Amino acid sequence: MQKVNPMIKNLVYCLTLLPFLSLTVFETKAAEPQGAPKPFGAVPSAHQLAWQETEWNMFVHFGMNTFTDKEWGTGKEKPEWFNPTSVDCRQWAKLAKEVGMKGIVITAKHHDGFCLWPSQYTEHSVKNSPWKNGKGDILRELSNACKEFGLNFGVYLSPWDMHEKTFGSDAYNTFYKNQLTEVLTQYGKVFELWHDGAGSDKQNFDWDSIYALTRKHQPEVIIFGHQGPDARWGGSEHGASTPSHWHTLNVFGGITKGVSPLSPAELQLGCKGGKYWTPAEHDNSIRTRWFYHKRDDHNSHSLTKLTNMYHNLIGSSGVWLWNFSPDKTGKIPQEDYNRALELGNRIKAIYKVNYIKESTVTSNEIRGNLPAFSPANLVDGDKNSYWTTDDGVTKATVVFDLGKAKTFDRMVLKEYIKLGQRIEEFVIEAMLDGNWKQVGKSTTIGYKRIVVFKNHVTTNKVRLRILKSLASPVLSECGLYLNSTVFKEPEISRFADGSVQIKCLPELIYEYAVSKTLPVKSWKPYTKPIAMPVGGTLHVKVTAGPECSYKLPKKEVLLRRVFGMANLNWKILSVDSQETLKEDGRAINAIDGDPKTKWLTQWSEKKPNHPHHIAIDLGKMVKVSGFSYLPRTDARTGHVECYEFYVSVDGKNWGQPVSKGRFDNMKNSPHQRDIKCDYIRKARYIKFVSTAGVDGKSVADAAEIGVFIAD
Ligand code: FUL
Repeated sequence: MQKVNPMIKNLVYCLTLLPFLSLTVFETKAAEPQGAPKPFGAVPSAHQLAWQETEWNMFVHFGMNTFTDKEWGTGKEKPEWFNPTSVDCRQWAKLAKEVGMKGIVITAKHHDGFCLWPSQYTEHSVKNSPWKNGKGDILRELSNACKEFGLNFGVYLSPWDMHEKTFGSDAYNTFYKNQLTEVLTQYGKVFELWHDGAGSDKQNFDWDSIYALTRKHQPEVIIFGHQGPDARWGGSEHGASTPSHWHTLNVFGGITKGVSPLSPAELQLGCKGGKYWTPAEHDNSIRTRWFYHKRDDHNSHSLTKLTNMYHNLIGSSGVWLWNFSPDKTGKIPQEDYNRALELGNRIKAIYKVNYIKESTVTSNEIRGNLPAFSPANLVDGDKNSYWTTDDGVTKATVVFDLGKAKTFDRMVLKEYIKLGQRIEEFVIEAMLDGNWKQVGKSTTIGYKRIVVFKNHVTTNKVRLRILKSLASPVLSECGLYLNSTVFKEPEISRFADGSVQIKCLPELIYEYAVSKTLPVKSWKPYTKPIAMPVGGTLHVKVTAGPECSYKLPKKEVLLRRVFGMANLNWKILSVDSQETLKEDGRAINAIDGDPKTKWLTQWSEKKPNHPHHIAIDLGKMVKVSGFSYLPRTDARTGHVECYEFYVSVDGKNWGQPVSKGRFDNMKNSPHQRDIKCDYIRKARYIKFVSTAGVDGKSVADAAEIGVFIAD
């Protein structure tokens, strides 16, 4: 395929958008009061704005991987393996609705190419599975459930297809568009179309015609891609966000062969004053992985962690696509269902009362002194009214007089983004003991910024000072809220000798049990660090004491942590290559218990290629049942994609690997992998071998290598 000049590409794309762009401009103009500021830079289209306002949607990963216990398949799976016993899309939709999410995006086709609808363009689909005798259609069931519960319906269609023979050739563009037409025309309105970035660099994608076809069938759909066009990847699959976030980018469109995509960091931050409105969507899972795996049961993220994710992601202007993993029955596991409801209830409780509502608002800057731009608009609950200043005024102060003292711990601010994103820096102050004291600060605002203060603040006056803005600030809403839940899941940490400490809050009772499964025979009261030299599974139960003034999310809070063997007497037996110019890079760092340091194969002088190995002496004979690999945490180059794992009694004879495979999705999701070996073996020595690196890189890294011992 010939290379297209990016200017022409963008022009073609804009032409496909023309009907919507003109609609947006018309709407914006018609809605603004006289004397309103001109839009600054890129602005959202009407459908981008509507999508942004959904804030929170459900992602569902369900497919062949659910049945093969994989995160990435190979394309060689058999349709017969897909056989859920009681798929219940209504259960998914009911949960999304109850939690407060607005839509569901389903993996209609993941990288293995297996289709959840009976596509006529491939045999690799539900039509050749035993499920409903090949007459089933997950997209039909889910789109119906979404209609019933008043939710939007969205589709993830992996561009990468490991099964399809034409993948990698131009013919695949036609195949992909045919499948696209099926999913976009047979199930009613599609609010979001997800083009996963993974694997897209293996094919010359004809994105222009893919987008044009999409617009033809679904004019209002949000097209998600690594860097747009309508929404971009937020740069992390783990709920991380950067302090500043710009809705705009200077490039857009899907990844294709030979084009170097924006890095995760660039995507997280966005581009200040960028040319294209390409807001971030953050995808992550309630579990650590996307698809259902039995061994992830009882290990979903804690309520505290999820509450933080909500605030990090939605509170920095992102849209959160929160993933759930139906199991082999086709239902979302009950524990995840309950956890999601807990989060939904917590969020509703926090944002129930807005303490700013009744306040009198004044400002030293009001555009043309016109009532249409009064600061009172900031508390009127109307997203279409706003306060703004004269052109050229980029610093201003707004004072909220709450009437009487109120207690709160966070402020929510919203820019009127129909006129572009502008604000770059601001501080929030409270009148305390007769003086203004800073209680919060941040950089960008965009659609929505939630600033959570360190402590509860009680005051009758709050001041917002805009310090920097790309043009006159245009703010539409402000709010003050309180999270009155004091309870936080306890921090659980481990000392070098393997003992585990639970950080306890007063008024609560902490009990524990070391056991592979629940329920346990008896819980022991926690009084001092628990000795766990060979690791194991720790369960912690937290309940309210008799005098407890905290509100617990439920009667008993249960936590589970799995630990490997303590690496106290471990030694490096051998390594094929290590960076020696700096301390950080030596093999010893992979067994020092510090995730910030790393083993890195030679980098500065020459870069020998895989295989690389690191062999470790565990100091004594143990029954090795698995191992863990944590990739370096300071950068991404060097992550291992394919591995072999060996054990030995003498450190000389290694035999066949006891585990061998690929760390699926390591590029986008560089988190710790816990691997169960195919065989349990008595051994004193282990050897981790990297056989291929992510993106074909020749170096290998490891922040930590761990070992699991059989019970
Ligand atoms: C990634 C994929 O490779 C994962 O498997 C998952 O689907 C995630 C949402 O996107 O790029």
